Amino acid sequence: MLVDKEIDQKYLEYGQHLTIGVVGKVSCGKSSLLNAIFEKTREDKKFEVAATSGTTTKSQIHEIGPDVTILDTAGLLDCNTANSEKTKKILSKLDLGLFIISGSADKAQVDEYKKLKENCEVFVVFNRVDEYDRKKKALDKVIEQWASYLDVDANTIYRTCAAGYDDDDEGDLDLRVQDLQAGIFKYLQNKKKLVLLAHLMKKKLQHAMAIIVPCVLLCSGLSLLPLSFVSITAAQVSAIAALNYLYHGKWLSKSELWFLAPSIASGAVGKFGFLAIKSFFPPTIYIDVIAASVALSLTASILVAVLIHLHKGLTLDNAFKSAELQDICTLLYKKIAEELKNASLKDLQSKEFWTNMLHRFAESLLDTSATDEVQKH
Ligand SMILES: Nc1nc2c(ncn2[C@@H]2O[C@H](COP(=O)(O)OP(=O)(O)OP(=O)(O)O)[C@@H](O)[C@H]2O)c(=O)[nH]1
Ligand SMILES: [Mg+2]
Repeated sequence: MLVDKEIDQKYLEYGQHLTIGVVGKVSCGKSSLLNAIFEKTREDKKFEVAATSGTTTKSQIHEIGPDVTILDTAGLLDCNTANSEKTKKILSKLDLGLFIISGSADKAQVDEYKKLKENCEVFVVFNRVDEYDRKKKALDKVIEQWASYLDVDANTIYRTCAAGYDDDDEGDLDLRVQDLQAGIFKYLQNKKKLVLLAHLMKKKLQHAMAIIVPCVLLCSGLSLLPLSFVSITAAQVSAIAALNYLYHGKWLSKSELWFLAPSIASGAVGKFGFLAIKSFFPPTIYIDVIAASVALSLTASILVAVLIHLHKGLTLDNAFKSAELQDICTLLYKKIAEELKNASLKDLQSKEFWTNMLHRFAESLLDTSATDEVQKH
């Protein structure tokens, strides 16, 4: 079946496994940074942090989610390192490398950096910037020296701080990792592997929007093609699969999801008549902006309804029978239609416009308890 093939292709677009290599001298802060990237507190940290050096001399391989592996090592060049066979194998599979440096530039690190770079895209991360809080100019100079040793542009070096994860630390955490985190998210989004990592993050709404909005925009374009039904369904099914992975860490089969989008939408389709139905059929006779905006709104309502369902901790088992999901979808469809009355064509195609609107709707429905809102309307 044509749709089957399309969905298979879409599924394949999402990576199956993610491997990140973190390389840097002993005590430069690799474990602390990993905790910070994964939004951990001191109490629930995932990676052991120690002030005394030499605690982690071997390469460590952390399997930290259903599909994420992290190689954490003080050096790649030392062949006597325990786990070296395993390390070599993982090296060849790396999706991304984080090369962590700190303190004054050190030529001895250059070969380590080159070795990592042979295997994958590498972000250079200068950690412990707090040590330079009272000497900002010195920080720029040190980073420039590192940049020239490693032969990279100084502006591409991330500046981070991940202080305070030691068990006996009494102060607050000092975390400055937003830029690095955003860089990692963006890179993995392009590789279609972000959801594997995002599943392990606490803040899910932002990542859900990164799944929903591209699908919504894709559908607006697709509704102008003759095969819109097939392509819209394939895009919706794979977005629902990705949302489910984000919350539950597993991929559902196509057959489990196949009827979900149309059944969730059926309420809205019934209520809003032919305009809504039109988006489910190829607009072979005439094509207009209304058809595109209906496809957009309907797709957005279905996906945000699924997001709200998952965010409340529910699964998608038997979700196609859920009247509440349908009601939320219908309500969202109405809210979106109202908002679109004042939107321009440019808005309809804008990622920011959809992200802001859908994020707002999702948050308000989650706050006020979706069922209450549904009953009001
Ligand atoms: N001031 C400051 N200290 C940091 C920072 N990052 C980590 N540390 C401290 O540095 C020490 C070592 O941190 P770890 O995260 O264990 O470093 P590591 O690179 O994983 O060390 P090994 O696994 O032993 O190689 C700990 O006392 C951390 O609290 C930082 O950004 N600033
Ligand atoms: Mg460590």
